[in-house]
Amino acid sequence: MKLVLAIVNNDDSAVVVSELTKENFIVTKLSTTGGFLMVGNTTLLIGAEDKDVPHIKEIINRFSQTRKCVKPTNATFGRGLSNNGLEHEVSVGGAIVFVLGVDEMEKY
Ligand code: 2BA
Repeated sequence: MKLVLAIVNNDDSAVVVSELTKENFIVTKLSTTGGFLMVGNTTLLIGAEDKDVPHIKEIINRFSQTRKCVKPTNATFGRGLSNNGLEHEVSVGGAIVFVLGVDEMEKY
C-alpha cells in the first residue's frame, strides 16, 4: 500500500478531488501554506493500492495547471504598481507529488 501526498493549487483542488473520488479513490484534503510564497495551497492524502498509484498520478497531473506567481520583496512595499521589477516571479505547480510506502493501515 502507498500514501500519495499531493500539493496542488487551491484553484485546482476541487476538480482534482472530484475526479479522484469519481474513480472511487478516498481523499483527505488539508488546507496548507507554501513556505516560500506564504500563500494557501491544498495537500491531498490518498491511501491506495500500489497498482492504483499511476492512475492517481495521471489524474492529478491532468487537472493541475502551472501558474506564474509573484513573490513581493520587502523592497516593493509602498511602491504600488511602479515597483521597477523588484518583485520576484516564480512558476508554481502543476502539482508536487510524494509517494510514501505504508506499513499498515487500520480502520477501527
Ligand atoms: P511554496 O513553498 O510557496 O513555493 C512556491 C513556488 O516558489 C515553488 O513552486 C517554486 O517554484 C518556488 N520556490 C519555492 N521555494 C523556493 C526557493 N527556496 N527559492 C526559489 N524559488 C522557490 P513549486 O515547486 O511548484 O511548489 C509549490 C508548493 O509545493 C510549494 O509552495 C510548497 O508548498 C510545496 N512544495 C514544493 N516542493 C516541496 C518539497 N520538496 N517539500 C515540501 N513541500 C514542497
